Amino acid sequence: MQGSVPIHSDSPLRLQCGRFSLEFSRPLVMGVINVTPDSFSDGGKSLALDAGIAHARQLVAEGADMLDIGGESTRPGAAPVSLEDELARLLPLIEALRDCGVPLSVDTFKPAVMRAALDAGADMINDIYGFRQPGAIEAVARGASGLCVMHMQGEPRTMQQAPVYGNVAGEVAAFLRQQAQRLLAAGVARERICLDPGFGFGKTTAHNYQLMRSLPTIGALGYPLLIGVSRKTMIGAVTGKPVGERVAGSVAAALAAVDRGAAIVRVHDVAATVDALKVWQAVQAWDE
Ligand code: HH2
Repeated sequence: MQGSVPIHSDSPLRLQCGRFSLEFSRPLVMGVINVTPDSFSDGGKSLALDAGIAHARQLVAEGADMLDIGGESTRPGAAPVSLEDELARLLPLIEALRDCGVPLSVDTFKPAVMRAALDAGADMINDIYGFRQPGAIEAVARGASGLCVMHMQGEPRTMQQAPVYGNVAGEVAAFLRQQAQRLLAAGVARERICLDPGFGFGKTTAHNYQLMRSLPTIGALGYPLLIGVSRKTMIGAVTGKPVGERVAGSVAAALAAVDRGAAIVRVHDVAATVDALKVWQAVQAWDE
């Protein structure tokens, strides 16, 4: 069954992701690994590393097709992390997980971290700023890593205060197209790029659901779509549930996104999402 259902039957997309060439014959699941933020004094350091490795292996066992490793929280109000701390969190984890069998994505917006992560063997850079920081495009232009260009209005500390759009889908699509073109102009191969509308990044709940309905507009740009809705406020706003009880809502949102063309879903609850996608695929293939 796996691999039998094309998502975009008219235009088979591909993502070059470092050592891996991903084909979207089925939607892929990206598991989120967060390195524990405040456990880096003395003994906490190796404990956090061990926990990160164990979590990653667990997500791969549950069926994650790729892993996204982040060393800095981007939640509104989260404390910034120094370059040194971010590297100290990420590099040992990349090294330890390099041979875990799936592509390793690194969630960072700092060009110096991008370079170091790629040197350490990361397969993909996932940038919530969409490679807008000075030096970011130069940091990733060479090589074959996958690049996720995400849209965000404003910056994490203040982005949820008063997000405003005339036409959210149109503005998000225009930004993503422009940043993809900047990458192409810097010599990046088209197959290395995927796009993400950035759910929850400078968007109200209404904006997020409008964007979800309009995903095909962004898919029409011709790049694979990556989406992250897992456990987010947009799920809590509809279900009334706290973060720890948003699995079912998150899975529903992931399916809605896949049904509208998303190629990769970035999730915390890998096992539940993998099961749901298997059933979704079985339905897609029913009359074939
Ligand atoms: N969301 C978060 C972080 N990185 N990257 C991409 N490409 N897309 C996203 O939607 C995205 C992202 C923030 O998610 P949050 O639930 O606040 O934290 P985390 O997932 O790091 O636990």
